[in-house]
Amino acid sequence: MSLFGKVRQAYRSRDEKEELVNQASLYHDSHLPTLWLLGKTGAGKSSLVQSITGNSEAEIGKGFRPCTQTARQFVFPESKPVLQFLDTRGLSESGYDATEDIKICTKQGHALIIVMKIGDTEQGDVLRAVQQIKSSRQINNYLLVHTASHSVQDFKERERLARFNCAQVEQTLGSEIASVTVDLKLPDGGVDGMEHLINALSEMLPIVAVVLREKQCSDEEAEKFQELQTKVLWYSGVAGVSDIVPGIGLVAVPGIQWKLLSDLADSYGTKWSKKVLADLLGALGAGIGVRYSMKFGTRQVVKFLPGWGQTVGAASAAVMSFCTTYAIGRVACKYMYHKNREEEVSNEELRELFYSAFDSVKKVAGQEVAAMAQADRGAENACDQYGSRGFGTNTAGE
Ligand SMILES: Nc1nc2c(ncn2[C@@H]2O[C@H](COP(=O)(O)OP(=O)(O)OP(=O)(O)O)[C@@H](O)[C@H]2O)c(=O)[nH]1
Ligand SMILES: [Mg+2]
Repeated sequence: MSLFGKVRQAYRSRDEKEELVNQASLYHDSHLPTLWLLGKTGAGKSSLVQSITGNSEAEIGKGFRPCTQTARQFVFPESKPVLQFLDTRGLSESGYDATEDIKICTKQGHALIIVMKIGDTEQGDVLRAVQQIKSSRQINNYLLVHTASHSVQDFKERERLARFNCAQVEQTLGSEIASVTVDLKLPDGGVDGMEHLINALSEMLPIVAVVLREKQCSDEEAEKFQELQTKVLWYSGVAGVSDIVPGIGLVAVPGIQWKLLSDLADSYGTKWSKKVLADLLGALGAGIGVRYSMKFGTRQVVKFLPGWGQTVGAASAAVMSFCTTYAIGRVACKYMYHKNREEEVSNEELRELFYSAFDSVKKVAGQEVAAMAQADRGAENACDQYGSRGFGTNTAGE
Protein backbone atom coordinates (compact mmCIF):
# COMPACT_ATOMS: atom_id res chain seq x y z
CA MET A 1 0.00 0.00 0.00
CA SER A 2 1.22 3.49 -0.78
CA LEU A 3 2.19 5.85 2.01
CA PHE A 4 -0.77 8.00 1.05
CA GLY A 5 -3.06 5.01 1.45
CA LYS A 6 -1.68 4.30 4.91
CA VAL A 7 -2.12 7.87 6.03
CA ARG A 8 -5.69 7.99 4.71
CA GLN A 9 -6.41 4.81 6.52
CA ALA A 10 -5.23 6.21 9.83
CA TYR A 11 -7.86 8.94 9.47
CA ARG A 12 -10.79 6.69 8.81
CA SER A 13 -14.05 7.47 10.50
CA ARG A 14 -15.18 5.80 13.70
CA ASP A 15 -17.66 3.61 11.83
CA GLU A 16 -15.02 2.49 9.41
CA LYS A 17 -12.69 1.62 12.29
CA GLU A 18 -15.49 -0.31 13.97
CA GLU A 19 -16.03 -2.16 10.70
CA LEU A 20 -12.34 -3.10 10.55
CA VAL A 21 -12.46 -4.43 14.10
CA ASN A 22 -15.54 -6.49 13.18
CA GLN A 23 -13.84 -7.84 10.09
CA ALA A 24 -10.81 -8.82 12.14
CA SER A 25 -13.05 -10.63 14.67
CA LEU A 26 -14.86 -12.51 11.94
CA TYR A 27 -11.63 -13.49 10.28
CA HIS A 28 -10.20 -14.64 13.60
CA ASP A 29 -13.25 -16.74 14.45
CA SER A 30 -13.16 -18.50 11.10
CA HIS A 31 -9.46 -19.34 11.46
CA LEU A 32 -9.34 -20.89 14.92
CA PRO A 33 -6.65 -23.39 15.91
CA THR A 34 -8.30 -26.72 15.24
CA LEU A 35 -8.24 -30.13 16.86
CA TRP A 36 -9.61 -32.48 14.24
CA LEU A 37 -11.15 -35.67 15.61
CA LEU A 38 -11.26 -38.72 13.42
CA GLY A 39 -12.63 -42.06 14.49
CA LYS A 40 -15.34 -44.64 14.02
CA THR A 41 -18.78 -43.97 15.38
CA GLY A 42 -18.77 -44.71 19.09
CA ALA A 43 -14.96 -44.35 19.38
CA GLY A 44 -15.34 -41.56 21.93
CA LYS A 45 -14.89 -38.33 19.93
CA SER A 46 -17.75 -36.45 21.58
CA SER A 47 -16.77 -37.81 24.99
CA LEU A 48 -13.27 -36.52 24.39
CA VAL A 49 -14.50 -33.00 23.58
CA GLN A 50 -16.68 -33.19 26.66
CA SER A 51 -13.82 -34.25 28.94
CA ILE A 52 -11.42 -31.65 27.57
CA THR A 53 -13.75 -28.67 27.63
CA GLY A 54 -15.78 -29.56 30.69
CA ASN A 55 -18.96 -28.93 28.69
CA SER A 56 -21.82 -31.32 29.32
CA GLU A 57 -22.99 -33.88 26.78
CA ALA A 58 -26.06 -31.75 26.06
CA GLU A 59 -23.99 -28.58 25.58
CA ILE A 60 -21.64 -30.38 23.22
CA GLY A 61 -24.59 -31.74 21.23
CA LYS A 62 -26.18 -28.30 20.96
CA GLY A 63 -22.87 -26.55 20.23
CA PHE A 64 -21.88 -28.62 17.21
CA ARG A 65 -22.48 -26.82 13.93
CA PRO A 66 -22.36 -28.57 10.57
CA CYS A 67 -19.52 -27.12 8.49
CA THR A 68 -18.97 -29.63 5.71
CA GLN A 69 -20.97 -32.63 4.55
CA THR A 70 -18.95 -34.87 6.81
CA ALA A 71 -17.85 -32.67 9.70
CA ARG A 72 -19.22 -30.55 12.51
CA GLN A 73 -17.46 -27.79 14.38
CA PHE A 74 -17.54 -27.13 18.08
CA VAL A 75 -15.99 -23.84 19.07
CA PHE A 76 -14.59 -23.25 22.54
CA PRO A 77 -15.70 -21.23 24.37
CA GLU A 78 -19.00 -20.65 22.61
CA SER A 79 -18.67 -16.89 22.79
CA LYS A 80 -15.32 -15.33 21.87
CA PRO A 81 -13.77 -18.68 20.90
CA VAL A 82 -10.04 -19.40 20.85
CA LEU A 83 -10.05 -23.04 19.75
CA GLN A 84 -12.26 -25.38 17.79
CA PHE A 85 -12.90 -29.08 17.45
CA LEU A 86 -13.75 -30.62 14.15
CA ASP A 87 -15.74 -33.83 14.52
CA THR A 88 -15.77 -36.06 11.45
CA ARG A 89 -18.77 -38.22 10.67
CA GLY A 90 -19.53 -40.68 7.97
CA LEU A 91 -16.29 -42.63 8.14
CA SER A 92 -18.07 -45.91 7.94
CA GLU A 93 -19.82 -44.86 4.74
CA SER A 94 -17.53 -46.23 2.08
CA GLY A 95 -15.65 -43.64 0.10
CA TYR A 96 -15.27 -40.95 2.78
CA ASP A 97 -13.56 -38.02 1.13
CA ALA A 98 -11.55 -35.86 3.54
CA THR A 99 -10.86 -33.05 1.03
CA GLU A 100 -13.37 -30.55 2.45
CA ASP A 101 -12.38 -31.27 6.04
CA ILE A 102 -8.70 -30.85 5.18
CA LYS A 103 -9.52 -27.40 3.80
CA ILE A 104 -11.14 -26.35 7.06
CA CYS A 105 -8.14 -27.55 9.02
CA THR A 106 -5.52 -25.84 6.93
CA LYS A 107 -6.93 -22.43 7.79
CA GLN A 108 -5.13 -22.38 11.13
CA GLY A 109 -2.84 -24.27 13.48
CA HIS A 110 -4.20 -27.76 13.51
CA ALA A 111 -3.74 -31.28 14.74
CA LEU A 112 -5.37 -34.56 13.84
CA ILE A 113 -6.56 -36.65 16.77
CA ILE A 114 -7.23 -40.21 15.74
CA VAL A 115 -9.60 -41.80 18.25
CA MET A 116 -9.79 -45.59 18.60
CA LYS A 117 -11.55 -47.61 21.25
CA ILE A 118 -9.09 -50.01 22.79
CA GLY A 119 -9.51 -53.51 21.42
CA ASP A 120 -11.32 -52.32 18.29
CA THR A 121 -8.86 -53.43 15.68
CA GLU A 122 -11.19 -53.06 12.69
CA GLN A 123 -9.96 -49.64 11.59
CA GLY A 124 -9.93 -49.90 7.79
CA ASP A 125 -12.10 -46.80 7.15
CA VAL A 126 -10.17 -44.67 9.62
CA LEU A 127 -6.84 -45.77 8.16
CA ARG A 128 -8.00 -44.94 4.64
CA ALA A 129 -8.95 -41.44 5.81
CA VAL A 130 -5.58 -41.07 7.57
CA GLN A 131 -3.89 -42.08 4.34
CA GLN A 132 -5.71 -39.36 2.41
CA ILE A 133 -4.96 -36.74 5.05
CA LYS A 134 -1.30 -37.74 5.09
CA SER A 135 -1.12 -37.50 1.29
CA SER A 136 -2.51 -33.97 1.39
CA ARG A 137 0.64 -32.91 3.30
CA GLN A 138 -1.41 -30.23 5.02
CA ILE A 139 -1.50 -31.70 8.50
CA ASN A 140 1.74 -32.08 10.42
CA ASN A 141 0.58 -32.99 13.90
CA TYR A 142 -0.93 -36.37 14.66
CA LEU A 143 -1.98 -37.95 17.93
CA LEU A 144 -3.54 -41.35 18.52
CA VAL A 145 -5.92 -41.61 21.47
CA HIS A 146 -6.94 -45.04 22.75
CA THR A 147 -10.21 -44.71 24.65
CA ALA A 148 -12.06 -46.94 27.13
CA SER A 149 -8.79 -48.26 28.52
CA HIS A 150 -10.44 -49.68 31.63
CA SER A 151 -12.61 -51.97 29.54
CA VAL A 152 -9.52 -54.16 29.35
CA GLN A 153 -8.55 -54.99 32.91
CA ASP A 154 -5.31 -56.80 32.20
CA PHE A 155 -2.64 -54.15 31.91
CA LYS A 156 -0.38 -56.14 29.60
CA GLU A 157 -3.27 -56.97 27.29
CA ARG A 158 -4.28 -53.30 27.28
CA GLU A 159 -0.78 -52.36 26.19
CA ARG A 160 -0.70 -55.04 23.54
CA LEU A 161 -3.99 -53.85 22.03
CA ALA A 162 -2.85 -50.22 22.09
CA ARG A 163 0.39 -51.18 20.37
CA PHE A 164 -1.51 -53.10 17.72
CA ASN A 165 -3.57 -50.07 16.67
CA CYS A 166 -0.54 -47.83 16.98
CA ALA A 167 1.34 -50.08 14.55
CA GLN A 168 -1.57 -49.96 12.08
CA VAL A 169 -1.56 -46.15 12.12
CA GLU A 170 2.23 -45.91 11.94
CA GLN A 171 2.26 -48.19 8.94
CA THR A 172 -0.26 -45.92 7.23
CA LEU A 173 1.60 -42.75 8.15
CA GLY A 174 5.04 -44.19 7.45
CA SER A 175 6.27 -42.61 10.66
CA GLU A 176 5.93 -42.86 14.42
CA ILE A 177 2.91 -41.35 16.12
CA ALA A 178 2.52 -40.11 19.68
CA SER A 179 -0.25 -41.88 21.53
CA VAL A 180 -2.08 -41.69 24.85
CA THR A 181 -4.40 -44.12 26.55
CA VAL A 182 -7.42 -42.72 28.37
CA ASP A 183 -10.70 -43.72 29.87
CA LEU A 184 -13.26 -40.97 29.50
CA LYS A 185 -16.06 -42.68 31.43
CA LEU A 186 -15.01 -44.52 34.54
CA PRO A 187 -17.82 -46.14 36.55
CA ASP A 188 -17.49 -43.43 39.24
CA GLY A 189 -17.89 -40.73 36.59
CA GLY A 190 -14.17 -39.91 36.60
CA VAL A 191 -11.63 -39.85 33.81
CA ASP A 192 -8.24 -41.52 33.54
CA GLY A 193 -5.25 -40.23 31.57
CA MET A 194 -6.52 -36.69 31.10
CA GLU A 195 -3.29 -35.01 32.14
CA HIS A 196 -1.29 -36.97 29.58
CA LEU A 197 -3.85 -36.14 26.93
CA ILE A 198 -3.75 -32.39 27.64
CA ASN A 199 0.06 -32.48 27.67
CA ALA A 200 0.16 -34.25 24.32
CA LEU A 201 -2.34 -31.78 22.82
CA SER A 202 -0.35 -28.86 24.24
CA GLU A 203 2.73 -30.09 22.42
CA MET A 204 0.82 -29.78 19.17
CA LEU A 205 -1.20 -26.63 19.85
CA PRO A 206 0.30 -24.31 22.47
CA ILE A 207 -3.09 -22.61 23.04
CA VAL A 208 -4.29 -25.85 24.66
CA ALA A 209 -1.68 -25.47 27.40
CA VAL A 210 -2.81 -21.92 28.15
CA VAL A 211 -6.55 -22.54 28.02
CA LEU A 212 -7.08 -26.12 29.14
CA ARG A 213 -4.22 -27.11 31.41
CA GLU A 214 -5.18 -26.92 35.06
CA LYS A 215 -3.35 -24.16 36.85
CA GLN A 216 -2.55 -23.46 40.45
CA CYS A 217 -3.54 -19.88 41.15
CA SER A 218 -1.33 -18.17 43.70
CA ASP A 219 -4.07 -15.88 45.04
CA GLU A 220 -7.60 -14.57 44.56
CA GLU A 221 -6.49 -11.95 42.04
CA ALA A 222 -4.92 -14.63 39.84
CA GLU A 223 -8.07 -16.74 40.18
CA LYS A 224 -10.23 -13.88 38.99
CA PHE A 225 -7.93 -13.37 36.00
CA GLN A 226 -8.12 -17.08 35.25
CA GLU A 227 -11.86 -16.69 34.67
CA LEU A 228 -11.22 -13.91 32.18
CA GLN A 229 -8.12 -15.31 30.52
CA THR A 230 -9.81 -16.91 27.53
CA LYS A 231 -11.58 -13.66 26.77
CA VAL A 232 -8.25 -11.80 26.90
CA LEU A 233 -6.78 -14.41 24.56
CA TRP A 234 -9.62 -13.88 22.11
CA TYR A 235 -8.97 -10.13 21.92
CA SER A 236 -5.25 -10.85 21.57
CA GLY A 237 -5.93 -13.23 18.70
CA VAL A 238 -8.11 -10.65 16.96
CA ALA A 239 -5.39 -8.02 17.39
CA GLY A 240 -2.81 -10.43 15.94
CA VAL A 241 -5.04 -11.24 12.97
CA SER A 242 -5.63 -7.61 12.19
CA ASP A 243 -1.89 -7.05 12.02
CA ILE A 244 -1.36 -9.84 9.53
CA VAL A 245 -2.84 -7.58 6.92
CA PRO A 246 -0.46 -4.66 6.41
CA GLY A 247 -1.87 -1.38 7.63
CA ILE A 248 -5.06 -2.68 9.19
CA GLY A 249 -3.44 -3.16 12.57
CA LEU A 250 -2.55 0.51 12.66
CA VAL A 251 -6.24 1.28 12.86
CA ALA A 252 -7.72 -1.81 14.40
CA VAL A 253 -5.27 -2.82 17.16
CA PRO A 254 -5.78 0.24 19.38
CA GLY A 255 -9.55 -0.18 18.89
CA ILE A 256 -9.38 -3.83 19.88
CA GLN A 257 -7.26 -3.07 22.94
CA TRP A 258 -9.73 -0.40 23.96
CA LYS A 259 -12.64 -2.84 23.57
CA LEU A 260 -10.75 -5.37 25.68
CA LEU A 261 -10.18 -2.84 28.46
CA SER A 262 -13.84 -1.80 28.43
CA ASP A 263 -15.00 -5.40 28.47
CA LEU A 264 -12.70 -6.23 31.39
CA ALA A 265 -13.82 -3.13 33.27
CA ASP A 266 -17.41 -4.44 33.08
CA SER A 267 -16.25 -7.67 34.73
CA TYR A 268 -14.73 -5.69 37.57
CA GLY A 269 -17.77 -3.43 37.84
CA THR A 270 -15.80 -0.35 36.96
CA LYS A 271 -15.17 2.05 34.07
CA TRP A 272 -12.10 3.61 32.54
CA SER A 273 -11.76 7.34 32.66
CA LYS A 274 -9.06 9.16 30.76
CA LYS A 275 -7.27 9.80 34.00
CA VAL A 276 -7.39 6.22 35.25
CA LEU A 277 -6.18 4.89 31.92
CA ALA A 278 -3.38 7.44 31.82
CA ASP A 279 -2.48 6.37 35.35
CA LEU A 280 -2.18 2.71 34.35
CA LEU A 281 -0.27 3.39 31.16
CA GLY A 282 1.95 5.80 33.02
CA ALA A 283 2.67 3.11 35.61
CA LEU A 284 3.82 0.78 32.86
CA GLY A 285 6.15 3.40 31.49
CA ALA A 286 7.25 4.46 28.05
CA GLY A 287 9.91 1.73 27.91
CA ILE A 288 7.19 -0.85 27.49
CA GLY A 289 5.63 1.14 24.73
CA VAL A 290 2.02 0.46 25.64
CA ARG A 291 1.24 4.12 25.23
CA TYR A 292 2.51 3.95 21.70
CA SER A 293 0.55 0.81 21.07
CA MET A 294 -2.71 2.41 22.12
CA LYS A 295 -1.99 5.50 20.13
CA PHE A 296 -0.23 4.39 16.99
CA GLY A 297 -0.70 0.65 16.68
CA THR A 298 1.71 -2.10 17.53
CA ARG A 299 3.87 -1.80 14.45
CA GLN A 300 5.28 1.35 15.96
CA VAL A 301 5.81 -0.27 19.35
CA VAL A 302 8.19 -2.79 17.86
CA LYS A 303 10.75 -0.02 17.63
CA PHE A 304 10.57 0.56 21.36
CA LEU A 305 11.02 -2.99 22.52
CA PRO A 306 14.54 -4.34 22.75
CA GLY A 307 15.25 -7.20 20.40
CA TRP A 308 12.20 -6.76 18.18
CA GLY A 309 13.22 -3.74 16.17
CA GLN A 310 15.13 -5.63 13.51
CA THR A 311 12.31 -7.84 12.32
CA VAL A 312 9.38 -5.59 11.66
CA GLY A 313 7.59 -7.87 9.24
CA ALA A 314 3.84 -8.40 9.23
CA ALA A 315 4.29 -11.64 11.15
CA SER A 316 6.42 -10.17 13.94
CA ALA A 317 4.09 -7.17 14.19
CA ALA A 318 1.19 -9.60 14.53
CA VAL A 319 2.96 -11.55 17.27
CA MET A 320 3.70 -8.25 18.97
CA SER A 321 0.06 -7.17 18.73
CA PHE A 322 -1.07 -10.48 20.18
CA CYS A 323 1.38 -10.45 23.08
CA THR A 324 1.00 -6.75 23.86
CA THR A 325 -2.79 -6.99 23.90
CA TYR A 326 -2.63 -10.01 26.21
CA ALA A 327 -0.16 -8.30 28.54
CA ILE A 328 -2.24 -5.12 28.67
CA GLY A 329 -5.30 -7.20 29.54
CA ARG A 330 -3.43 -9.09 32.25
CA VAL A 331 -2.06 -5.94 33.85
CA ALA A 332 -5.42 -4.14 33.61
CA CYS A 333 -7.07 -6.96 35.55
CA LYS A 334 -4.57 -6.71 38.38
CA TYR A 335 -4.83 -2.95 38.39
CA MET A 336 -8.64 -2.98 38.59
CA TYR A 337 -8.73 -5.76 41.16
CA HIS A 338 -6.58 -3.79 43.58
CA LYS A 339 -8.09 -0.43 42.73
CA ASN A 340 -11.52 -1.79 43.66
CA ARG A 341 -10.10 -2.70 47.04
CA GLU A 342 -8.27 0.59 47.35
CA GLU A 343 -4.99 -1.30 47.57
CA GLU A 344 -1.69 -0.03 46.22
CA VAL A 345 0.17 -1.92 43.47
CA SER A 346 3.65 -0.76 42.69
CA ASN A 347 4.61 0.26 39.17
CA GLU A 348 7.41 -2.24 39.37
CA GLU A 349 4.95 -5.06 40.07
CA LEU A 350 2.75 -4.05 37.13
CA ARG A 351 5.74 -3.83 34.82
CA GLU A 352 7.00 -7.26 35.84
CA LEU A 353 3.56 -8.72 35.31
CA PHE A 354 3.38 -7.11 31.87
CA TYR A 355 6.64 -8.75 30.80
CA SER A 356 5.81 -12.16 32.23
CA ALA A 357 2.33 -12.10 30.64
CA PHE A 358 3.89 -11.05 27.34
CA ASP A 359 6.36 -13.93 27.48
CA SER A 360 3.75 -16.47 28.54
CA VAL A 361 1.86 -16.20 25.24
CA LYS A 362 4.76 -15.73 22.82
CA LYS A 363 4.62 -19.39 21.83
CA VAL A 364 0.85 -19.30 21.31
CA ALA A 365 1.07 -16.10 19.30
CA GLY A 366 3.97 -17.39 17.21
CA GLN A 367 2.14 -20.58 16.34
CA GLU A 368 -1.11 -18.82 15.45
CA VAL A 369 0.57 -16.21 13.32
CA ALA A 370 2.86 -18.70 11.57
CA ALA A 371 -0.11 -20.93 10.76
CA MET A 372 -2.10 -18.00 9.47
CA ALA A 373 0.74 -16.72 7.35
CA GLN A 374 1.24 -20.21 5.96
CA ALA A 375 -2.47 -20.58 5.25
CA ASP A 376 -2.52 -17.32 3.40
CA ARG A 377 0.86 -17.68 1.74
CA GLY A 378 2.23 -14.43 3.10
CA ALA A 379 0.78 -11.21 4.30
CA GLU A 380 1.00 -9.39 0.99
CA ASN A 381 -1.08 -12.08 -0.72
CA ALA A 382 -3.42 -11.98 2.21
CA CYS A 383 -3.95 -8.28 1.72
CA ASP A 384 -5.11 -8.74 -1.88
CA GLN A 385 -7.21 -11.71 -0.95
CA TYR A 386 -9.05 -10.01 1.91
CA GLY A 387 -9.53 -6.93 -0.17
CA SER A 388 -11.97 -8.84 -2.27
CA ARG A 389 -13.82 -9.94 0.88
CA GLY A 390 -14.15 -6.46 2.25
CA PHE A 391 -11.19 -6.87 4.60
CA GLY A 392 -8.93 -4.77 2.43
CA THR A 393 -7.74 -1.27 2.87
CA ASN A 394 -8.88 0.46 -0.27
CA THR A 395 -12.45 1.00 -1.24
CA ALA A 396 -13.59 1.60 -4.80
CA GLY A 397 -12.60 4.96 -6.11
CA GLU A 398 -9.71 5.43 -3.69
N1 LIG B 1 -16.22 -46.58 29.46
C1 LIG B 1 -15.99 -45.73 28.48
N2 LIG B 1 -16.97 -45.40 27.64
C2 LIG B 1 -16.69 -44.49 26.64
C3 LIG B 1 -15.41 -43.93 26.48
N3 LIG B 1 -15.47 -43.12 25.40
C4 LIG B 1 -16.71 -43.15 24.95
N4 LIG B 1 -17.45 -44.00 25.68
C5 LIG B 1 -18.87 -44.33 25.50
O1 LIG B 1 -19.04 -44.76 24.17
C6 LIG B 1 -20.25 -44.26 23.65
C7 LIG B 1 -19.94 -43.47 22.37
O2 LIG B 1 -19.12 -42.37 22.71
P1 LIG B 1 -19.18 -41.01 21.89
O3 LIG B 1 -18.23 -40.09 22.56
O4 LIG B 1 -20.56 -40.57 21.69
O5 LIG B 1 -18.59 -41.53 20.51
P2 LIG B 1 -18.40 -40.72 19.15
O6 LIG B 1 -17.06 -41.08 18.64
O7 LIG B 1 -18.67 -39.30 19.38
O8 LIG B 1 -19.51 -41.39 18.23
P3 LIG B 1 -20.32 -40.74 17.00
O9 LIG B 1 -20.79 -39.39 17.42
O10 LIG B 1 -21.43 -41.71 16.75
O11 LIG B 1 -19.36 -40.70 15.84
C8 LIG B 1 -20.88 -43.40 24.74
O12 LIG B 1 -21.83 -44.17 25.41
C9 LIG B 1 -19.73 -43.10 25.66
O13 LIG B 1 -20.17 -42.94 26.98
C10 LIG B 1 -14.39 -44.30 27.41
O14 LIG B 1 -13.23 -43.85 27.35
N5 LIG B 1 -14.73 -45.19 28.38
MG1 LIG C 1 -20.05 -37.95 18.56
